[in-house]
Formats: sequence, structure tokens, C-alpha cells
Amino acid sequence: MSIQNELLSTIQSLVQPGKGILAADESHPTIAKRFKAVGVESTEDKRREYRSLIFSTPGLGDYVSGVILFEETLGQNSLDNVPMAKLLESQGIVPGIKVDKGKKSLINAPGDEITYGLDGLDDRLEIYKNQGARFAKWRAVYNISDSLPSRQAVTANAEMLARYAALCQSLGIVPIVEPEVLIDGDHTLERAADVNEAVIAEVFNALRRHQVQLEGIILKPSMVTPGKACAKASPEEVAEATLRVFRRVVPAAVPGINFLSGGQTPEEATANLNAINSLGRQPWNLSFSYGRALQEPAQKAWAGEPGNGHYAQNAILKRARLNGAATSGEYKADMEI
Ligand code: 5MM
Repeated sequence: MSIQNELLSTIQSLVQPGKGILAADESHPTIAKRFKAVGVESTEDKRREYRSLIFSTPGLGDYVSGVILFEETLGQNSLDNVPMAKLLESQGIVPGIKVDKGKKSLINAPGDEITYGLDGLDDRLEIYKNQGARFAKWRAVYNISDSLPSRQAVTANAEMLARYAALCQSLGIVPIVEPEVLIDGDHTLERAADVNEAVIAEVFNALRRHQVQLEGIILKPSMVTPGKACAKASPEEVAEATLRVFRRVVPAAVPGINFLSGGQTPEEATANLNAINSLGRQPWNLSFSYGRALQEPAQKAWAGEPGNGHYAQNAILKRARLNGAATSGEYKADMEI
């Protein structure tokens, strides 16, 4: 298959009505934090047990089109001794891989961060592709304050995202482009809208500069919400602010926008996605690529006990199903019961 056809066929598999992406790509420190919250020590065996359990949930493929994996997981076998990528494929789910190497302070820009991982990425992508990954993910992180993010952080992170995306596409791997504007802080909805607009506009400038084919990417942004320490906005306010920003800066050629949940509760993330999809037809498919908002209830139900596997699978299937309904504005709060 040509590289071009490979990209389009992966996009077709990922961007499907009623389905979204599960972000199960937590790095070691992050999964350790999630496990600690439910009283589980993060060991290689426990991570394998948990992820194997989640990926083998019967019916998960009805609502989840792709799963983003961490490098360790892509190299692991399930509890039934099947490579994790094969397990996902058997569920009709496309395996993907987080390829960035995390963030560090941006030099000469106090408070800003920059994502690492371009060195040697071409070689790593070849290996991941041989292990079954058909798409990748790179996350840039932007802190908000009155003065952050700086212009330097906005342009530097956009350049990294674009170079990563161009490299992925040259190898037939669909890049998920993730500019996360953090929810931390006391900023208003209006300030979040301004920052998201500036950040995403610069990402598309850089993608254009690097000749990234927009039909062959998925955008994974934050929703536009006020900061965690500010009064909450209603789902309708979030939806209106989010779509106003996206209509201004995201070209219609982009096939899918899959939001991150970024610290919203599972119910908030579903209600906000539902409100976004209740505002009529948009140029892009609007769906989810949630980590915490899909997995938190499952992790609580599991709590590290193999005997709780069934409860954990029910919990993740419920969130996947409700978010699936939210992709067409058909979610209602009474479906939570
Ligand atoms: C923002 O985080 C991404 C989406 O997850 P949420 O829906 O929970 O916000 C997620 O894919 C994230 O990039 C991975 O979990 C990796 O994070 P770390 O911090 O471990 O690199």
C-alpha cells in the first residue's frame, strides 16, 4: 500500500461516527500516580495486568476506534499471551503509540515548557510500526497565567509538533497532534479562549510550513474551559467558546478533533462533549481521546484485585458508551444511573 493510502486508511479506521480514542499511554510516573490513588503499586506486571484487562473488555471496539499505548505496553503480551497490539486489533481497535519523551522547562522562558523526543524518532517509529502501531501521539503542554505562555513557547512547541507530524506521515503513521492548554490556574473562560486560539493558530502555521497533509492528522486539543480555580462554566458555555475558537483556527481539511479530558471529571468530560456535538454539524468529526475521564472509574473498580476485573471492564465500557453517545449529542445525565 502506498504511504498516502496507508494514512487515509488509518484515518478512516480512527475517525468513525460514535467512536473515540482511549489514551492509555501514561508514562511510568503518571501511571504510578494513578495506581497510587487506588492503592496499587506500579510494577511492570501490574501495569500489564491492568492494561490487558482493559483492552480485552468485551464490546470496547463498539465505542473505541484506537488506543494510544506507552512504549512498554506495545512490547508486552496480554495475560493470554497475545501481543497487546494484536489483542486490540482482534477488538477492531487500531493500536497507536505515544512517541514524545515528556516535557522540561523551556530555557530562557520561566514557567514555560517544551516537549522532547525528536532525536532518533525516525528509528523509533520504524520499530513501533513493526510492532503494530499505525498512529502516534506527541503532546505539547502550555501553562496559562497573565503572561504565559510566552510567544517563544507557542512557536517552539508548534515547531516540534509539526516536525514530529511530518516525520510520522513520511513513514505512513498518522500523527495525533496534541497541544494541551492546561486547566490549572484561576484564568477565565475568555483567557482560555485567547490562549487556545493563539496556540492552535501557531500549530497550523507550523504544520503548513512543514507541508504536513492536514487530511492525514488528528488534532487532540483541550476544550476551552475556565481554570480549575475559577468558577465552572456550563457545558453550553464550554461548547460555544470551544467551537468559536476552533472555527477560527482549525482548517476544514482536518478530519477529526478528539479532545483530551485534562482533569475534568468523567461526567463533565462527557457532558461537555455532548454539548459541543449538540450545536449542529461542524466541518470535523468531534470526539474524545480521553485518559482519566475513561479510566478513572475502572481503576477504582479494579483496585489491583484480579477478582474485580469484571467490574473494571463494566466501568470502562460504560464511560466509552456514554462518550460514544456524546459524539452525536445523544447523551443525557440520566444515562449515568
Ligand atoms: C493530557 O493527557 C492526555 C489525555 O489524557 P487526559 O484525558 O487524562 O487528559 C494523555 O494522553 C497523556 O498525554 C498521557 O497520559 C501521557 O501523559 P504523561 O504525563 O505520562 O506523559
